[in-house]
Amino acid sequence: MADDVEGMTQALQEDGFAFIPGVLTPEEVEIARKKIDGLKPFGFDGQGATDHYKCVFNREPYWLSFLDRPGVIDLAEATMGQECHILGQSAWRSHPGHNGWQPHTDRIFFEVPEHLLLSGEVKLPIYLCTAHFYLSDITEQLCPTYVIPGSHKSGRPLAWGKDPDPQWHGKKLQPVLCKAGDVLFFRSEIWHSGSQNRTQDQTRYLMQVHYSHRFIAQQFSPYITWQFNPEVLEAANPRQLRLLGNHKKTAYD
Ligand SMILES: O=C(O)CCC(=O)C(=O)O
Repeated sequence: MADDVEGMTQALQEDGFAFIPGVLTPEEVEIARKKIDGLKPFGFDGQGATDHYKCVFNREPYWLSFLDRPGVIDLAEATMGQECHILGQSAWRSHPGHNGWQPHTDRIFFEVPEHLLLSGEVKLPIYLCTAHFYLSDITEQLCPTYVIPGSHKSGRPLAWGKDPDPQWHGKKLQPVLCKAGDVLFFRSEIWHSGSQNRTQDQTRYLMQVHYSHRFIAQQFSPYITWQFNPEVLEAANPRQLRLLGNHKKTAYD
């Protein structure tokens, strides 16, 4: 599946997401979980039932390898251009008590009458996507991400948490149940939600990489005081450097 870039691109156009199994090995998952356990919050990071660490790629070179994973980066480049870059990379720990149920769209760039999208007269360009690297086996109890397949073709936004049980053409939000090491790659217009950790004693570990077309400004927090870590720049390969913003000397690619 990870080598079927055409099939995954088609899935992003039709369903609004592509599922890529087995991107990380069990050993890689184990190490990533330990690394998340070692993170210290600062800036806009959050701690509590949900620990949320932003822009982790800037903390040490270890995190860079998630930016250009085969299959995932190929899909990003095929859909958002050879000069696409990242907007951020967030590590999560969702503990018992975490409740992420907030159906929403991440970004609708312009609204389009639904019938034009359904008929195929208008095809929405892909500008912004998120890759979820699951670092836990995801069950109904352990906060799956929910999606409504095809709902990007509604052509309209779903405001954060306003409608707790949205439906689109009779379809409700469906949980994405998967294994640690799998990746869900979804476009910003898909109707989706986090959910509850209903377990007593398990934590969901998740890594997000946010990709966009080059023309969307990078949003590395805490914004005004942002500085690249020289050790990370030194270690990054050319593709990773481009994903961090080292673009060709042209403005419109
Ligand atoms: O926690 C999740 O699975 C979903 C996160 C999410 O919806 C988001 O970051 O936009």
